[in-house]
Amino acid sequence: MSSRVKVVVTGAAGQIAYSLIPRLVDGNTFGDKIVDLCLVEIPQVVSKLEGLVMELEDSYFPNMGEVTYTDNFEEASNNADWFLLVGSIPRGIVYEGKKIEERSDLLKINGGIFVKQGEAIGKNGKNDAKILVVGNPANTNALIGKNSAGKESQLWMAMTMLDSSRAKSVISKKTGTNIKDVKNMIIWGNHSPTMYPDVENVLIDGELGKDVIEDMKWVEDHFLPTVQQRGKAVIDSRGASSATSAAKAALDTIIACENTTEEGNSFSAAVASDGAYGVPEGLICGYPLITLSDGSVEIKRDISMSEFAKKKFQISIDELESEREAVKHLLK
Ligand code: NAX
Repeated sequence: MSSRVKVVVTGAAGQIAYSLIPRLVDGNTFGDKIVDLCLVEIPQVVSKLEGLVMELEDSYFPNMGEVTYTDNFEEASNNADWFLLVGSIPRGIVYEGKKIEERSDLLKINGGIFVKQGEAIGKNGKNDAKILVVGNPANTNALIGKNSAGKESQLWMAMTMLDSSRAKSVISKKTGTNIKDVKNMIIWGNHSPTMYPDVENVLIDGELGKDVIEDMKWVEDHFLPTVQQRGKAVIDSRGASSATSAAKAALDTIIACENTTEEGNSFSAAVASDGAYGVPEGLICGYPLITLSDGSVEIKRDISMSEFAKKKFQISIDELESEREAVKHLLK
């Protein structure tokens, strides 16, 4: 295995990136590997990255390799191992004279960005590159990017780890279990309020959630809405979207991919469906994943779902299908 890793981060001047980037080179995420960073921003703000690079240089990170920044994604993508696609146009901003409120508008604007980035990754990224899309709408951005890249050996993921961590936290509080003993927290479907956090298959101190949590009223009235609406609750309070927790979730996704998954556990991310669990092929859907000892990442296929779970999951699959329909002109 290479002792160096090249990581490209888009949206590098944004709030998630400010929390994320230093932790890529602190020795915890990639272990002993030397991490070369290539930071990407849009032309209007790319000069701000000079200050971030100064801070990184001033922070004494023994594992930090070469750090560069650019507004040219194509150039940045050359020979990269990891792509953290954080940059996207957020909801609420005025873009070309129009306030972007609707998910459909977001899909259109960001879709175009992900066509270009996908093409560059397919052409220039390593054959076994891993791509984590954080920028929303993450699943459909990843669908567009993967489709444009056209390289099956590269692994495209959309981030649902934050949803999984949020769900673990709620369960840990409800059951009085240390959060490290809450495992196998699966997020099925879309990274959106339709996601289904699987309360039945989660392991709580080694026991299945369905055997520990019998109060389905609590699940319906508290657990699901709390997890599904957590992003909004953070925005309402902070006046800004989740940043430090989103950064931690991105790091946790990398760590989960770089290390073999322990028996019985899984981690959450959305990947392309091959028909697993009845999801239409190609949709980028939240699944339980495992990393094998050879470094490959696979969908865990032995999870049983109740009728209740299947019904909830279907709502999210339907949403993913309608998003795919909305961007079909961007798909080859
Ligand atoms: P910020 O607005 O602070 O930063 C985004 C940055 O991306 C900006 O600096 C912008 O200039 C840059 N950017 C836009 N288009 C770009 C492009 N084509 N190439 C490179 N850079 C580009 O947002 P932040 O709070 O950092 O959030 C980033 C994204 O993460 C948003 O789309 C947000 O919705 C999404 N989130 C996703 C989460 C998930 O779990 N998947 C959770 C957190 C967050 O809400």
